[in-house]
Amino acid sequence: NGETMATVRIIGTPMDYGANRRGVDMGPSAIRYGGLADELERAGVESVDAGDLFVPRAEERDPDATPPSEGNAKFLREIEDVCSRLADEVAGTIDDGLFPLVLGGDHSVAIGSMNGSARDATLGAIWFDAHADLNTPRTSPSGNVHGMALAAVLGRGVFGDFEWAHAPAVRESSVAYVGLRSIDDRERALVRDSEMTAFTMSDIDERGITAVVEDALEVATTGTDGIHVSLDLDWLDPNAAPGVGTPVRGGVTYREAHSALETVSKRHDRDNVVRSMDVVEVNPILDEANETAGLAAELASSAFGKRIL
Ligand code: 6HN
Ligand code: MN
Ligand code: MN
Ligand code: MN
Repeated sequence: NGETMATVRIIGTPMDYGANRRGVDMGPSAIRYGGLADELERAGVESVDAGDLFVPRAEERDPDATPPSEGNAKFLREIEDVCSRLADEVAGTIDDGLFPLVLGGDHSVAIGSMNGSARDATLGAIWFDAHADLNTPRTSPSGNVHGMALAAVLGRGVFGDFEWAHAPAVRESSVAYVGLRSIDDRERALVRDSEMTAFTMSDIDERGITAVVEDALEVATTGTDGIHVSLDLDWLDPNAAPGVGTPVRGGVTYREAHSALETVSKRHDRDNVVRSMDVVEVNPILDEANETAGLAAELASSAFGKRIL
């Protein structure tokens, strides 16, 4: 295992502009401290750490300095700045023949990861999340861009000069959600009317995690050059991952989460399909003994080929 896996380049993105709770900016340190390098080594995967992107502190910024032309979306200019640099970093990493593993940060970092990964390739995606992150500034109940990250990538909604966020090489029909269970009222119709494939927790209950992830892989790999794996830790049940900004009961278990990423990894071993990954929304402030960040490190390792035997 791990033989087809390129060397992983870890890119920390300590950004919390897109979240309502302060603390996810400590995610990259917490995940490193939680044993990421050792976990990857145990998976037989080489890694290099590129350190953290520079993210100015939110206290020094005005969330409404660049409002969208309609609705509400906070810290747009700051998120554009960080995500544009992240996209360059991710694209450069792939150019170097390495595999970008982005440590968030709130989920709006996925705007940067996916734009970088989709720069020279048609990109599918699997979005492991309790939430759909498909709000637009008009429908968002919070104004927090992490709840709009996927919409932004897909070029949905009017974000003012937010066109930078749109990655045209990501087609909606190549995106699959896994584990949805918390969708806002106005967001529900957006998900239903989209061309994305949405596997909810009910689908996992009925069919089991492996069958669902295999289907999601089929959606994301069909007609694409590769896939992005976006792992929001609130995808897991708060029993397993309490250190997240927006916990929702009824998520996947510790074991289901590992199983899902092992399924991704096995597929990658066969077809070399995964181009990029981000691990987001870890908030160590809300955690006990850095449990959630440690789990994030373990799950990355499962995705990169760690096996029990
Ligand atoms: N996340 N749907 C809520 C909102 O504010 O738009 C919550 C979003 C959570 C986003 O966890 O990445
Ligand atoms: Mn999310
Ligand atoms: Mn979420
Ligand atoms: Mn599009």
